[in-house]
Amino acid sequence: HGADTAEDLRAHAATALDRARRRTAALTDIDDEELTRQHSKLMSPLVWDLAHVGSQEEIWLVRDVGGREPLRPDIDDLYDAFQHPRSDRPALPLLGPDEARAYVGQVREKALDALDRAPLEGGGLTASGFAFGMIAQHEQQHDETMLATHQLRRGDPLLDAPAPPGRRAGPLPEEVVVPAGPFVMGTSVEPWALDNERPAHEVYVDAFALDTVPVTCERYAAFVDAGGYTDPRWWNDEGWAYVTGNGITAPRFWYRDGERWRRRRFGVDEPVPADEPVLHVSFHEAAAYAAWAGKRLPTEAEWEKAARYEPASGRSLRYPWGDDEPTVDRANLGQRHLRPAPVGAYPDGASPVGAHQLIGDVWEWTATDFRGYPGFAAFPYREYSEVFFGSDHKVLRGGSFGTDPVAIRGTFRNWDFPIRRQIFTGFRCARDLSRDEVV
Ligand code: AVJ
Ligand code: FE
Repeated sequence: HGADTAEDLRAHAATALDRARRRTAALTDIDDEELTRQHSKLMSPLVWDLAHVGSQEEIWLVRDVGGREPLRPDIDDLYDAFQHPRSDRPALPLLGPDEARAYVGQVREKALDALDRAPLEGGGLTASGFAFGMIAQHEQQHDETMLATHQLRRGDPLLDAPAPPGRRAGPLPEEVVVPAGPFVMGTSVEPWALDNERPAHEVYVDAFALDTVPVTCERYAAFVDAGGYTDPRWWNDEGWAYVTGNGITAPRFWYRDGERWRRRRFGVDEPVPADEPVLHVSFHEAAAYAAWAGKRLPTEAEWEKAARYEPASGRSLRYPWGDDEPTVDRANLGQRHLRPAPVGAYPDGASPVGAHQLIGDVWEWTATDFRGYPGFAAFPYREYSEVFFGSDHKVLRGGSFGTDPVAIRGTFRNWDFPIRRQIFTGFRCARDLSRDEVV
């Protein structure tokens, strides 16, 4: 963005906002009953997400950046995620579907007017249109959350999309080796990077091996079928209490059909696909599989080094494939497909050390607690990420098929509780190198 004019930045922000709104419209173009019902205690009614997206846009773009009069100050509290847990939201006096659609439309008109007049220079919220990028990312994050709500919903399919590409890579090694040494983690220059991705800082990482691709359903099923969920050796105390206490015996949405596994995916029942990354597993399940496989989960720094570090230049790239934006040949993103692609489907997206599908397909659990980087400064508000720092949340990396390109990059950090699995999560394993393997 360094050489971009204010007009380029404006067009870029307007395009990102528009793409988010089309996605939101597609996810909410359903019956009023489906929109207002709570499909799972874990999720808001979709109509809450819809108006919440508008409410945040009103607060940051219309009032803060735009300096305009509030449209609906009376509903700030209803759509403040910190005031009402998801399970309580259906009981609130929410805007109805038509009111919510009208509201987000009115907010968008004023936000675009604010964008037309924004200087897009100087510091703070107007630099590079950061506030506009933040709000486009926010809407896309809720679009992924709404997609997870669709996945939890019972009944006939409402969404449809073409199948992802098949395998395009030749035979791949089981693991890639990442050499020991420092690399630059995080960013101080990515214009729309959120506060928790900042600042760039050097981290020393020991040599390690990382799975070339995410763990597949076939491999995961071997762990399940080997009695992995009934053997306490593979679980830590918290994970063991979680699976035994909740009767968890397989990934969410899987069920047994005789000798085979099937799954429910956006209202379709289908055989579990052998060569797709496993989806809908918690951190505890990922960690247990890794222990069973004689491996471990990567740390967040290991994941980012495998994704961004270019040994030839010593530089950290924006994405595994380089500094250019994602394309359909590089990553499965943006809800173009409603499932992960098989492993080996994106050779053009491989990182310099040779790891595939780090961006897109499935979010990947890391072993690391969500905390601020050295020099972290909350921006623009503590509730965006700082209030979640600590040992309650694990970091997830890489984005899923449900994540829009604007809301993912090599530095992007997601987080969730280690028990969560309604999100589009998988994982890959890492391991320390033995003495004779160290490079
Ligand atoms: C970054 C996905 C954990 O959904 O809680 C949405 C994003 N923050 N609204 C979440 C977010 C405020 C956040 N995650
Ligand atoms: Fe939100």
